[in-house]
Amino acid sequence: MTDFDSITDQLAEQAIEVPSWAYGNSGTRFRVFTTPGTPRTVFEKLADAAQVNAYTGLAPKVALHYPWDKVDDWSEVVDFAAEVGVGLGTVNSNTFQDEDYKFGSLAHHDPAVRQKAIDHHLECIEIMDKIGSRDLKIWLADGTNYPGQGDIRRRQDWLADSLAKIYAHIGPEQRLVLEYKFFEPSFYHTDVPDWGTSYTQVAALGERAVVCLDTGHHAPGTNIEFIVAQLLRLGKLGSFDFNSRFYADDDLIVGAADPFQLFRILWEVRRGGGFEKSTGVAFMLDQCHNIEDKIPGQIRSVLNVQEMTARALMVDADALEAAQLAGDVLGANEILMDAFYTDVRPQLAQWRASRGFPADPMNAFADSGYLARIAEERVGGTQAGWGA
Ligand code: AOS
Ligand code: ZN
Ligand code: ZN
Repeated sequence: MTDFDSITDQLAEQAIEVPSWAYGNSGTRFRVFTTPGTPRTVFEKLADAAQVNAYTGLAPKVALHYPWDKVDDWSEVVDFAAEVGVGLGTVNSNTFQDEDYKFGSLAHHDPAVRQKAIDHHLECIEIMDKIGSRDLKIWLADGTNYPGQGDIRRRQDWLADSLAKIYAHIGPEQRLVLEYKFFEPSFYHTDVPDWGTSYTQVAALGERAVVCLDTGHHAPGTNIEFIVAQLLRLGKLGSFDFNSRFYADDDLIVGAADPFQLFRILWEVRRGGGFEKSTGVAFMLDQCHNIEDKIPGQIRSVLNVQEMTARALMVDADALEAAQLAGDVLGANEILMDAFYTDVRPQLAQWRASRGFPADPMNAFADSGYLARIAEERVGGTQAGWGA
């Protein structure tokens, strides 16, 4: 197995994007539990996100959601982010909370509604230009609930047309990232249900259109690492929305439900060159912390990604390839499992301390008193969204 010391340069490069909405209150459709100190503004969300980076060095960027994150003057957001030591990442559009989008947005049968949704995305691109953001991430709630309700074939054409109109405004250094999800909120058909549909749509647009893989957006039992391998092979894996799930789109802490799956995914990321900066894969979290404290929830998440990345980097790739080519089924499996079963936590703690970060970021943050401070200072924080 590869030695821990020889992977630290790669580990030092790791950059995870945290979602602004993870810091707001969220819940299920049954109840939103509030947390004292919940951010009331985008500035307070950035301040909280900056804590995650300060204690781990792993989360230098924050993904925004528009219009959940709305301000009059975006330059103030840019300045504030720099002040607290984070950058601004992906801008997520929102076409799922407006009455007009009851039957869809970019794939709606009514050209006027499609135009409204296109205009919303053009507004997002304007914001991206102002804040220096590279990625516009589109997740659509579009779909139908009953067979016959909509023309599922024509809706693909309408979607393609809407996306092309948005893509025409994507700058030379920017990307359009299309996320897929197999169901919810539509229950019969979803207009971008799977990686194949997302790939088909973005491939028709051009080079700067790529796919977002949300780990919670697959049917149980789906081999997600295969999709990762395929999209990397095709040069179309734009980003991850990391989270974990037991049942549906649970948006739980990444690596909490199935650490082995996270390891397998990250091994395929390594195998496909996805950790190289040149492939441009954005490693984002898309999580909601319904009952746990949000900032520690995010710290736990980025640490889980780091831990499984370390294990994936420690796989002896040469030995694995030799075993595979020799048809050594059990030997090859053992090589992969050796890395998975390696507890890298003590080495990571030591390495963190050697770089000036706390060896135990969870405890260090808990001891900092930050949560008590914001609970006192902030009153009346709001819900992030509808808790997707
Ligand atoms: C929804 O299920 C998706 O995961 C999207 O990424 C969504 O925009 C995000 O979860 C924020 O609600
Ligand atoms: Zn997502
Ligand atoms: Zn989701």
